[in-house]
Amino acid sequence: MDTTVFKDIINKKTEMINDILERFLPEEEGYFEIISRPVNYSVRAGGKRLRPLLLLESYLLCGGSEEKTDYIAPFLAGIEYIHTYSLVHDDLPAMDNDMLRRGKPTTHAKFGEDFGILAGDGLLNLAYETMLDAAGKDNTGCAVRAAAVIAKKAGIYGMVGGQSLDVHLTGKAIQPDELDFIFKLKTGALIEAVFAAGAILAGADEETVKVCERMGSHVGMAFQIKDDLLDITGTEEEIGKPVNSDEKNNKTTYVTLFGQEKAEADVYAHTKKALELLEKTGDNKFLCSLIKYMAERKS
Ligand code: GRG
Repeated sequence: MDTTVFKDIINKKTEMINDILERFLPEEEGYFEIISRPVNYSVRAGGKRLRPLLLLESYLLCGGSEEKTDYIAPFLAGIEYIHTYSLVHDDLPAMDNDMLRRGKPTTHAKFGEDFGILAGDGLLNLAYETMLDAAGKDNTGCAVRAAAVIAKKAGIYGMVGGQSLDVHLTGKAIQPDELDFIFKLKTGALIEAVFAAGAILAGADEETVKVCERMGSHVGMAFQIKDDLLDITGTEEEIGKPVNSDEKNNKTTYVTLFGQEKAEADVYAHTKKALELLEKTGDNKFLCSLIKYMAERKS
């Protein structure tokens, strides 16, 4: 797909997702304002909105209707709320103690550690309130299944499990199999979830759901390896946070374990595998360009 056309489409889709995110955010009214402000700040701080974009495109790839965006809107919002909560908690003093994200003060830097914790808790619950409300209105069973997949991949057997090993090994040398576990779960699980959930919501058969999940797994690996590369090749302006933070924090990364050359080659290899699976599943030229863009991104 031509770069100008791609940029135009991604901007429009991101704008649509930002509108959807607003739809389910809490009102800043009365005493609720105390929690709604840090919650809304965290979501409105920006971000690429990749997970809702990927969920939407997986849904369209598997035959979901472009007209039924209202049907998947609660899932597009839910997945971004979960992602946002994970970043807010990851930035806390007890974890990475980061003061800057997306070029702005992190939630705890602006509202205090207590409200960093509470905003994350609020966002995680808001995600399930939003998705389960939609599931209650859907009699196909697809929405409940999609929410269940997201719940599992965001939890102990997914993102939380990966983050736990990462935290446990902080300051220690990490072995390749441990790094693989961390990547697959901390970053990969949520991306697998969006590919699988998109397919489920489109009513795809079991085999297609599995292929989409595998596609997500390759996209997730490429994405995380690229994230490690950006920490050494990007600028603070581009990535919206300090560079070389992994080295400063003595963190083992894909680059420190395997070198820059292999890291770059593996981003390419995982992206290629994802694109092969995409081609087998159906026709979605925008998703194809989005996966390539994620591998070549500068932020
Ligand atoms: C606290 C349970 C818990 C989990 C935290 C996601 C995560 C797990 C930690 C964030 C740290 C990190 C570098 C994770 C790798 C995944 C990643 C690159 C996240 C950033 O995602 P982007 O680039 O962020 O999509 P934006 O800002 O664009 O939304």
